[in-house]
Parts: sequence; C-alpha cells; structure tokens
Amino acid sequence: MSQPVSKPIILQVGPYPEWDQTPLDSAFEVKKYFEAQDQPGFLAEHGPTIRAIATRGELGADRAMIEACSALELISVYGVGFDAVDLDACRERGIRVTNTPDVLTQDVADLGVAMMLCQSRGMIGAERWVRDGSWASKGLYPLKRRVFGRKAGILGLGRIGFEVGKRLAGFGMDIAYTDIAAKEYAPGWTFLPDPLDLARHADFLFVTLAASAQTRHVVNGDLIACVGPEGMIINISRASNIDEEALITALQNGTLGAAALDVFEGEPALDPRFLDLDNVLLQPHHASGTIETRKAMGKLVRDNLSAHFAGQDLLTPVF
Ligand code: 8YV
Repeated sequence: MSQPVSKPIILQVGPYPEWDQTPLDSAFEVKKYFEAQDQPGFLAEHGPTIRAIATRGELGADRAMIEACSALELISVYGVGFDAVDLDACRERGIRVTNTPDVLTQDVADLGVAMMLCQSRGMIGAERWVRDGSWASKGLYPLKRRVFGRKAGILGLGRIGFEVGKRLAGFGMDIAYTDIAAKEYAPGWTFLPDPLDLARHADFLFVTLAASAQTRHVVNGDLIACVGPEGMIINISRASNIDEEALITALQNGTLGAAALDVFEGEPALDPRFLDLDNVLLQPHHASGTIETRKAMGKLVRDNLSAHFAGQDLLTPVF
C-alpha cells in the first residue's frame, strides 16, 4: 500500500478570498495564523513545522514570526510591497521572498488617477449634494479645480509610477518625476532629481515609491509645504513614505490644499483626525482590489509556493 504524500506545511498570515483559499488548502497543509486565539502559542506550537509563509503586502512577517519558524524556506507575499517582511531576518537564514509585481500595476495606477479626479472635482461632495437635496434647494454645486492641462509630479517612476504617468499624459498634463536616475522610457517627461523641486512643480504629487527604511518620511513637512495650498498629494504606495503628522497638520491649516490617500499608518485604525477633514479623500487600501487583479495575485502566490516545493525557479523572487 502506498503512503499518502504529505503536503508541505505553510503558515497563512491573513485571509484570502475563497477562490484562493480552496486551492491553497488542497495543495498545502495550511496553518491559519489569523484564526488563532492565542497567536504566540500558535506560533510556538506550529512554527517548527512551517516551511513557507503566505502573507499579504500590508501584513508581512516580522522577525518574531520568522524566528518562530525554524524550518522556514520561503515567504510568498500577496502584494508588490514587501516592506512589512523583515528582510534582514530572511537574509540571515537564506529564506527566499517572493511578491506579486506587474499583475497589479494597471489597477493601482487606475485608482491613483481616479482618486486625483474624484478629489479635484469634488465628486464625493457632489454625490452628497444630489442625495441630500442640496441641488434642488441650494442650486449649483460649488466650482472645483480642473485636472486637464495642469502639472503632475510622480515621486518614484517604477512600474506603477510609469503607468500613472501614461494615464496623466492623456489629460494633457505637464509631467515631471523624481527617481534615482532619469528613465529612458520616459523621454517626454521632466526629470527632477530633487523631490523638493518636484513638489514645487506639482499641482498633483503622486507618491509611487516602493517603501523601505530609506524612503521613510521622504514626503516630510518641507516637501508638503512645497506642494502648497493649491496642491494635492495622492498616496497609493505606503503610509510610511509620508510624515503623517506633518500631513495632517498641513491639511488642517491649509498649507497643503488636499490629499487623496489609500494607505495609512496603523491601518485600518487610521488617525481619527483624518475623519474631520474635508480636504482629504480616504480610501481603504484597495488600489489592487479588483477581482481580476486579486485572482492573478493569489495565483502568483501559489505558483511561487508550488515552484519552490517542486525545486523549480521562483517566478517573481525578491531574492
Ligand atoms: C494589497 C499591496 O492591498 O501590493 C501591495 O503591496 O499593499 C496590495 O496590493 C495587499 O497586499 C492585499 O492584502
């Protein structure tokens, strides 16, 4: 009689949609960290058996989790951002890391541009104006600022920043960007090496940088002041790229005109001061949140896990 083949044991940090959960459960023995009442106890019990971690971009895997998994070989991230994974802890032990680049780029760029349009044209307030009867009782909705033909700045011209720029070109915008070096694939756009110059240029400043310890608070109080009272900051990257305290202060006192944010420090428990501000559009970290993209992300997470356990090359390694 043949022995049943044992499946690799993996730790799942957060929930996935059912269309990912079912194939994950059939390919692996899945230990669901997010369902555990006593998470440290759960890690102490199962950690030594875990060969891979499946996590999400914003959840990552911290050093304590990685150290509890003494037989860990791979961390597969559902998301392009891997800043929440303790990369040093991985490198020390030769643990591989994968993410889900490319498959989400277009949707993230779409949402960033939609946020700019929505906020600049006051669409949330306009919807309220119709629903609460203001249109009938008060008349015309207050005029808002145009997007077409104005100046855009893109802080970080990687995959997502580039797609944002392509969309903005369709709005006839004057596009500049900051990155480590000028990009040959963006010939018609102005390269400004200093982020402060970019902020001075931009009516709309898009933050599309991959987050790391080096980029923490790159958007600081000085930079926010350069975007100015007529300007808007749109963040579809990570909250840590912006000094949130300085951002809130600038939004409160009007030294920054507006913001449109998909990411927050401590999300989903965002700073309650945001809720009192009219000049900020708040989105629940869903830039990659379409059915099409999330299905592709889930498949890539599983394909990386499967490739690893089959001894094949990883599809999208970080390292
Ligand atoms: C996801 C993300 O929202 O790609 C990233 O880095 O943050 C997102 O796509 C997240 O990982 C889904 O849980």
